Amino acid sequence: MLGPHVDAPSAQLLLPQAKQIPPAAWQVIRNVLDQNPQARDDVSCLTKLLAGEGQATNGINTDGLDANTAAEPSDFSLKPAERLPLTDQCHHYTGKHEVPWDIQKYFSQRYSIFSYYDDGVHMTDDAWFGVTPEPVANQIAYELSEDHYDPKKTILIDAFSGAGGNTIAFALSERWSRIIAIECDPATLACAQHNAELYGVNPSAVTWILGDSFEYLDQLVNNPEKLHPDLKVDIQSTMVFASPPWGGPGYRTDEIFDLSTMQPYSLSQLHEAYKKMDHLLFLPRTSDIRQIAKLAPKGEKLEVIQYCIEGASKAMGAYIPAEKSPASNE
Ligand code: MGP
Repeated sequence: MLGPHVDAPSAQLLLPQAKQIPPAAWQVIRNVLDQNPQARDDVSCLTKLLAGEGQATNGINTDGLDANTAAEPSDFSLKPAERLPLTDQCHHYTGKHEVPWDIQKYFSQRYSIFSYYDDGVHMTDDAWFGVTPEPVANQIAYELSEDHYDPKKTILIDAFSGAGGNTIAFALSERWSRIIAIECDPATLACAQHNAELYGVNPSAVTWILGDSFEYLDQLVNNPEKLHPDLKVDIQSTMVFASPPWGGPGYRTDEIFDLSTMQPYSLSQLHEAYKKMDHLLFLPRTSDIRQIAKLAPKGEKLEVIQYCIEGASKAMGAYIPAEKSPASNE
């Protein structure tokens, strides 16, 4: 819609909200940029001119665009990650003899974890323990499709992207206008990006963040003005999927898994970080559902699902709706 102005510095600042801006408003932006060369470089000039256009520009959020031009990329503690290179911690094992003993079991299950494994899927050794097997990741993506879950939620945050199992399934479902996938380990993130490419995920479908998802969510909820413009999303339209570490395979020895002692993040820490948004938590299959039930909004029931492969449960999913604002509780 912007024709020759698509690369103009001020137009670039509007691109993160491209999907929310209605076509009529794009036409107005185009006209303003056609007629005012200064507005192409100077975002405060563009903002003023758009303000003068009245209702036609209602869908455009110009708040803070000036601030964003002033800020240098280094001013943001979190920013969209570049495409990271695979490192010597990223492996594509081809035979059991190469595989460390503690992940040999997972290597034997490699095709149910990634059906395209042989095409060159890469993983860090730690990622094998927590990666969601492909059929389960696809089932979760299906449950969150518009037919089964609130279509007004259009943005998904994958808080622990790992080697990309869930992120890939979410992206291939093509249901989300944006996916923000966060991983704190650069080698694991490089694997996730590589695996997503291998599965044919459209690169523009996922915004990767190398960093701490708690820091991101805290800024998003409490200080969105501090976030890099490409990482700001409307929390009313956003849901969080979190497949956190469970403290290693030791969880299997507990008949009922105590989510208050889960390492390194307890259930209440996770819930506290996500409570302003609907969230789906991917937890050990023996998780104490009494602890989960306590997170239900007053008078409501929660949905808890066992994800099984060949009849055996692999994990439990808990859907927790966003906390209601005091006004809506009345
Ligand atoms: P598992 O620990 O191999 O258990 O994990 P299981 O089911 O006893 O294995 P089996 O094949 O011997 O029966 C099974 C699944 O749980 C993994 O494929 C992951 O999807 C998930 N999972 C396991 N761990 C330890 C984690 C974790 O720490 N975090 C997350 N998010 N998922 C995990």
